Amino acid sequence: MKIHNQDIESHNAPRIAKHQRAFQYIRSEVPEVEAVIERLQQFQIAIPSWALGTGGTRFGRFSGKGEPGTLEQKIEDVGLLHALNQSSGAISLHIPWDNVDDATKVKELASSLGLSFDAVNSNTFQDQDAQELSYKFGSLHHVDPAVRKQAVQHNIDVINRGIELGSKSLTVWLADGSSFPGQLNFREAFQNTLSSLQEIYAHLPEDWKLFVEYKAFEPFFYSMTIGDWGQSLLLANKLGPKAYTLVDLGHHLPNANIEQIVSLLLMEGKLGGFHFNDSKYSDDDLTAGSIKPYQLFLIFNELIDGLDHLGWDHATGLGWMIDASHNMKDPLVDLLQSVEAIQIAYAQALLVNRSALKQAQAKNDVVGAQEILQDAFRTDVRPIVAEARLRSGAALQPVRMFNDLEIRKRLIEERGENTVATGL
Ligand code: PSV
Ligand code: MN
Repeated sequence: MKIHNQDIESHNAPRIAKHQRAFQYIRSEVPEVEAVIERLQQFQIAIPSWALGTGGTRFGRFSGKGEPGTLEQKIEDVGLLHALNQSSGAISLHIPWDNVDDATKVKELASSLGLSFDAVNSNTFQDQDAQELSYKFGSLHHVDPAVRKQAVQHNIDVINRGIELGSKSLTVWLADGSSFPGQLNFREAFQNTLSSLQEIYAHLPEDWKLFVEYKAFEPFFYSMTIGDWGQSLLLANKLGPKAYTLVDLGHHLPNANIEQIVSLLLMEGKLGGFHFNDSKYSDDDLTAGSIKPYQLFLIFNELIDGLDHLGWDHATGLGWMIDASHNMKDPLVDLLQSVEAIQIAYAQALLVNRSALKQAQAKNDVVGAQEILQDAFRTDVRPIVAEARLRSGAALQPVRMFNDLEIRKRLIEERGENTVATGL
């Protein structure tokens, strides 16, 4: 199905008066409102192709109905999201979960929906049919050079696919690690990973970036070979200027100060990509901002501070992506909620009075600094985010419009009840 401008207008018309009242109020309160709207309009958050179906846990997967069964249908789903919010203008593919048979056709479909291709992701955490050597004991860190070679070649193939699609970055996340003490020689595992990544790096086009994603634990429970931002940064520094760390919010040990990590990675000019999700325990893959919205705001506060310090553009300086896929909600609604939560946190962080904060810090004014941050966080910026959407031709209330148009029902009619999206 497709959403037309006429649908958006019919949704917005009965809501515009109420919106204008709320927006006029916030406009009178926030002098920089126009600048915030402009930033929001530029800010696009890529959608992962694997979040369009219902996620699973290791205890089961309850497939939703009308899931996208093909890459084309996944692209169409992201097209629907983008039509509703004008903020999800890119899709991130995971290969070989996504099979690209005809890159030209796939590219044409995406651009007809206003979409581009974000980072391509390799997958050496599962064995595929017809794969010669197993990744049971890891991939790029493997003790056997033949397994490493196979995994390197897969990443090179993914880069080549990405080039055809117009992607500009490769994300490498490894499920390489160990579950029992003594299983691995840490130093050799790390060095094997480095030399494998060096071979991959050598194939990166000039204008590409390599994102090295870390994760504290899971699927391995004693050690992960790229387990934290220190290990990722070490690799990125050794690899060279096109290599960066990627922060996934769910990949830290409990209570980690992610905003501090982000700040220091940006200080080094080595933060490259971002995976949004939320969690109470670890890699729960819940809707962004659903559990710890203040943390999300504090992270954005550091992102803005660090990006401005480097002179990097907010919209294009980093690869912004959602990485969440859970078991409960309609995945498209979940993604709409995530995008909105991210925009809210971003808008609130744009409202932080940075010069006042600097002065408070210089005077060790602890109370004042807290007041400044919380003043921004407690501002209801929803009318600003809605106004940005309105000006971009999107829906005032995307989730409401999704429900009113009965989009899932129409997708089920088109695709049937039993289509299953590839992914975890
Ligand atoms: C791993 O947990 C991860 O965050 C990586 O980004 C993967 O590529 C993605 O999830 C999908 O499994
Ligand atoms: Mn991730």
